[in-house]
Amino acid sequence: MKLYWIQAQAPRRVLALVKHLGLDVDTIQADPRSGGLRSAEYLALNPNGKAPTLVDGERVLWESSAIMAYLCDRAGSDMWPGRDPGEQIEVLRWLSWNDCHWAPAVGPFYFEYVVKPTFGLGAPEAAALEAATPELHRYARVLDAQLAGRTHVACGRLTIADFQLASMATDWQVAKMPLAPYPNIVRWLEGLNALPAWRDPWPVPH
Ligand SMILES: N[C@@H](CCC(=O)N[C@@H](CS)C(=O)NCC(=O)O)C(=O)O
Repeated sequence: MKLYWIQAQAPRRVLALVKHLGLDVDTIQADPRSGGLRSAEYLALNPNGKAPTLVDGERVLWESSAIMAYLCDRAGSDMWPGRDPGEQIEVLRWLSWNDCHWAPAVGPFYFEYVVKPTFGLGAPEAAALEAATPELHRYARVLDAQLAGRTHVACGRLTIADFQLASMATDWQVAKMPLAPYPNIVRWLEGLNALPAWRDPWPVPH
């Protein structure tokens, strides 16, 4: 299997899963600055021109949640509860919530303070974040309530929903996300950081 990645949050969660499950995956780093995601070759695999993309023989997959579910299925890991419809629906709910609500709420902070410096896109514009702040609080309240008395987002154990929701928020301090008033979110993120694969998901360059 081959996994195309860049140093950004969506590939990060798949790379963390690969490392956490000890999967044998050939990781290929693309460079978005030199058009690595816009080449005809890459667009034939992923017409969105985004990372990650997984290639497993004839199968080509994009969208990190689908890739993570596929890898768990291949590895027989219940981080995607493929054999339990009730749990599957629970995980699916949080994957959808992330993509529709949580990621757009935390994304502007992540973009200004993590993406811009990583890819040399100029100085962060703190003022751009004022308008984004109420939405962050709106959804942080939902997540904090879900995590009250829980160690993980769904199913009472680590699932791909945790990786999906945490991939931008894990940088909350660097990204100046106002998450300090949400103790359950902070505790959950600290718990994930205790996982070596989550803390350092990036492949060693070769
Ligand atoms: N929903 C997609 C998001 C993919 C995505 O937006 N990837 C970003 C990095 S986080 C990317 O490749 N950006 C480069 C670009 O748009 O040129 C997933 O979860 O895989």
